[in-house]
Amino acid sequence: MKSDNKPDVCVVGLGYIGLPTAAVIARAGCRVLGLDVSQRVVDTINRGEIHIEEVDLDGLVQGVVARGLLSASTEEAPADVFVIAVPTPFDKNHAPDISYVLAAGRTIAPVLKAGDVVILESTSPVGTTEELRDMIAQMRPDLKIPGLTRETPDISIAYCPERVLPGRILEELTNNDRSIGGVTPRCARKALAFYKRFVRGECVTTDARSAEMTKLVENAYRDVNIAFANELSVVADKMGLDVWEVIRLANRHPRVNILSPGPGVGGHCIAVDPWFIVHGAPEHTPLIRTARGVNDGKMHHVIARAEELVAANPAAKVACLGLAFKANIDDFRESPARFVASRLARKFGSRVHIVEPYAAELPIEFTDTGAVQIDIDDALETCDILIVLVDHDVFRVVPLAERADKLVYDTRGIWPDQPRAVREDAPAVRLAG
Ligand code: SAJ
Repeated sequence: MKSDNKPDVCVVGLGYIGLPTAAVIARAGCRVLGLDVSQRVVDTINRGEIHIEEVDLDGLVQGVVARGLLSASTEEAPADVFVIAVPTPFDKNHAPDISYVLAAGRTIAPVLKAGDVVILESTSPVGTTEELRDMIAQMRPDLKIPGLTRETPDISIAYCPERVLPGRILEELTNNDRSIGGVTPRCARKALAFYKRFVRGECVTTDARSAEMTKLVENAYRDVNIAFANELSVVADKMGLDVWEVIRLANRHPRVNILSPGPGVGGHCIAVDPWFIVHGAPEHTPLIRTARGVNDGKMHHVIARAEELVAANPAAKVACLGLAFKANIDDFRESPARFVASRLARKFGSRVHIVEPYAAELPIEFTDTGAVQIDIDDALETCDILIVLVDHDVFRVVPLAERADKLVYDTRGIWPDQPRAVREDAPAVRLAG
């Protein structure tokens, strides 16, 4: 540690979580080395630029790189605190893949020294932090490892999940409460001291396994609740009811807070993490598994309804509004909107137009479909059918006068005043003429 008592930090993985985390730690005055396997990412950051979109991140990274507090490299180096923020995807059977976490552990193990703190932030199945610990123990028999020695351990290992919302990452990184789970209580205390340097929210210590489960539970909770809203959307339509009106009224009850239906659940967290719980206890997770099925099923329901609508109006030009996985961000990973739009593009070719203000160009799967990208003004002028897939503000503010004569399938409920809205469960509507 340097004389100013601020630890040198190494953040492994400079993605949506790693880069903002590295920048916020650097802003707190620590010298941060960001490690990434991509030379392109490393070069971008070392120029003071960023490779992802996130509110205010560009200015922050530019500032901390210019002040010499943040630099990036593909080569590991000694540090006092190591923060691992790499992806934990699942395989085709929904089994969690922690190989990137273990690879990160293998990378840093050779440079660990007595006094270091290793923190895993990646969403991980219960037991991963201990697996990481065991791997480090194997690679570094010279170090006394927490939980495996009766003496004072040389290093500390903890799990501290991120819980930031894309689009509000910098604010939430600083202000959200954090659960900090140590492999031992001493590890938790050491990790806590580190987070206190840049987190204003409350930091609560626990054991590593509880902290791992807490992260999974948070996202499964949201998935189950979105599934409830999505199921209601189909049921309400079957009964000839406006689901948005029903939810608005129900939410006036002081203990009811129903979430919003949509075209399914996207992103890399909520649609993934519940499977880590299911995989850990397959016999005991019918609710969580069913919620996943309901949310995925909603996307297929939307595809079927949209295809029916477009097929029933062969002369109509169609605009799909939005590709992002949620409102006002440029993240298209695991996006139901993108999936729905690309299915329509493949089926109906040049009749389909895509409006996505957050995309410079259409994703690869639209190549050769004939579908083209247009802006919202063109869509309102030239398209007859509007399929709302994302609730971007730029769509929400379109006044009724500009869309009153359109046939609208609004999967996000952004235009409650729309006179010719397609119902989820009604037969396909045909445009007049
Ligand atoms: N969605 C709905 N209806 C809703 C809310 C969301 O259909 O009422 C959809 C969104 O459109 C999107 C998906 O769900 O497709 C997920 O969006 P989100 O805003 O719920 O969550 P994420 O994936 O952006 O971030 C979540 C957050 N977790 C929780 O709110 C419990 C965030 O705090 C986590 O840090 C993040 O996952 C993560 O990294 O795990």
